[in-house]
Amino acid sequence: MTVKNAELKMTAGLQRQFLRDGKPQIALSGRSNVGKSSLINGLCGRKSLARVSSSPGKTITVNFYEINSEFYLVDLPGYGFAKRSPEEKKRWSELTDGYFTGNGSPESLKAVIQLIDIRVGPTSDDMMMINWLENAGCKWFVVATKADKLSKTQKAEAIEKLSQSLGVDVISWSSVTGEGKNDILSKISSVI
Ligand SMILES: Nc1nc2c(ncn2[C@@H]2O[C@H](COP(=O)(O)OP(=O)(O)OP(=O)(O)O)[C@@H](O)[C@H]2O)c(=O)[nH]1
Ligand SMILES: [Mg+2]
Repeated sequence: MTVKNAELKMTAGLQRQFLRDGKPQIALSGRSNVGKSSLINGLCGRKSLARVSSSPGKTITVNFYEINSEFYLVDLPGYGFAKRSPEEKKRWSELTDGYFTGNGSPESLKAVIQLIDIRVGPTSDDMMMINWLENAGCKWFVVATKADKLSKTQKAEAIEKLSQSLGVDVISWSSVTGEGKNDILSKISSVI
């Protein structure tokens, strides 16, 4: 697949703003700062379609990017951001739960890309998310981000360890070098 066209269609801060127009959706999940927005930019070949920030967890919205007028990449708000107030945490869970379950629960959700920082490995929050996705019967696959931060050997070891511990294939990705882009796009093609 090539991305010819990408457009931010909705920034939803409320459940009723979620797009449910029957087009397939691929959601991106991961802790704050793991690189979800950077992955969207990388896949779309755009520098600042999705807002990238070095200070995590500023905005809590679900962002719908329409790709090739065909499907949506859905940027979910990041979790695991310690400095969040209880109020913000509550908003996070309401929005995220709402995305997965509420409002005519999306039959259109074809898969969740679970992002994990290659240097950090799965955190307890990541494991909670993965268990939740398993139980909900959601298809998911793992993209290990920031692969450019490790040497070739370290990277191979980290990927092996990650895929062993999760029992799934792991695609390594870097928004700096673009490595992994074709693999991720093929994976998306195969599920939508
Ligand atoms: N070196 C390197 N830096 C990356 C990579 N991906 C993201 N970053 C950096 O990590 C920081 C966070 O990236 P974002 O894409 O904003 O992360 P996010 O998951 O969208 O974060 P939230 O929106 O807060 O949930 C930014 O400073 C990015 O430039 C990568 O593959 N390699
Ligand atoms: Mg983001």
